[in-house]
Amino acid sequence: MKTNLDTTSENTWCPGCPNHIILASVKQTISKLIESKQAKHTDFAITTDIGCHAKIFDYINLSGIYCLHGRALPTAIGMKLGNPNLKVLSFVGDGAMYAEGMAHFIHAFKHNANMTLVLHDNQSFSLTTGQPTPTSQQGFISKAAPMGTVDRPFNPIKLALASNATFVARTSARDMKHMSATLEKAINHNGFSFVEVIQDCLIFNPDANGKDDLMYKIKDNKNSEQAEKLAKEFDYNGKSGKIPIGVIYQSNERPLEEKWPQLKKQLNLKNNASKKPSILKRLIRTQ
Ligand SMILES: Cc1ncc(C[n+]2csc(CCOP(=O)(O)OP(=O)(O)O)c2C)c(N)n1
Ligand code: SF4
Repeated sequence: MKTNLDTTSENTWCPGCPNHIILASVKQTISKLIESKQAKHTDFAITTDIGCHAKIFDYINLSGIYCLHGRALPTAIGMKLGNPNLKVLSFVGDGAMYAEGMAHFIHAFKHNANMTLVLHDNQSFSLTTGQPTPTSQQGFISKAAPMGTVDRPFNPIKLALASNATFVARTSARDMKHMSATLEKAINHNGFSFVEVIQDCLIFNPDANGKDDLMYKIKDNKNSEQAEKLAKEFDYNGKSGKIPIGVIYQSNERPLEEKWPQLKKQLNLKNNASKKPSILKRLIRTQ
């Protein structure tokens, strides 16, 4: 039977926004996992932040929580604590995660809960009409910084590696095939997987767009020194150099669920995720 992840909500993303492709890619990946019987529809749960990216909550038929700005990631980790058998995905923006929610980002790597963070990076706070975020390029002119942003962007891939990440990947919202393959690897990783999606905003930071020619595909990498080299290749500041896309680093570490006996006990139960005792039973979607 075909999986139906569609909803009836009106889609209000701008025509041509790469978020449409992210949505299609997430649906494709989850449908594949369900149809190949690797998971059930009810095994999946999502959290979203607040922002253009977060509207994905209304456009995909999965249980979850539409969170406060900056808090989608800790809420997702809470879901895993409530029911470690769930396949949890958290959708966040660069503004949400690296500004308001920054502390959660660093600690999530330490916890290493078995879940996936999908970060839509458009180098702009777009829903609120284009203020600079921590990954905006220097010189980005906006109503919040009419003379241009003077701060240098920071590099979240470097930060993830320095925080002992066990899975770090980058993909492009314009390359659905690559994104779906990357998401599948991330969901199947036994630990915390971080996927940065380069997602142009067509309206509020056009100068940061169109980096496709700089992107090149890498082979899945498990070498930490190589990962650091790859992380340095793109500094979020300009349109020179190279932008590696693919699995930048993956390692094997026990996930959070296997470290706590209470959670491990639940993992060992034979039932599927949706039959486990879960706070999520109380979360009901309207669609
Ligand atoms: C606590 C809090 N602070 C600020 C806001 C205002 N706010 C809502 S969406 C948003 C921008 C989101 O930007 P980003 O996370 O980059 O997502 P995008 O819209 O670019 O997808 C901001 C600042 C809020 N809703 N709550
Ligand atoms: S404002 Fe930018 S990020 Fe938001 S929907 Fe439009 S193109 Fe997409």
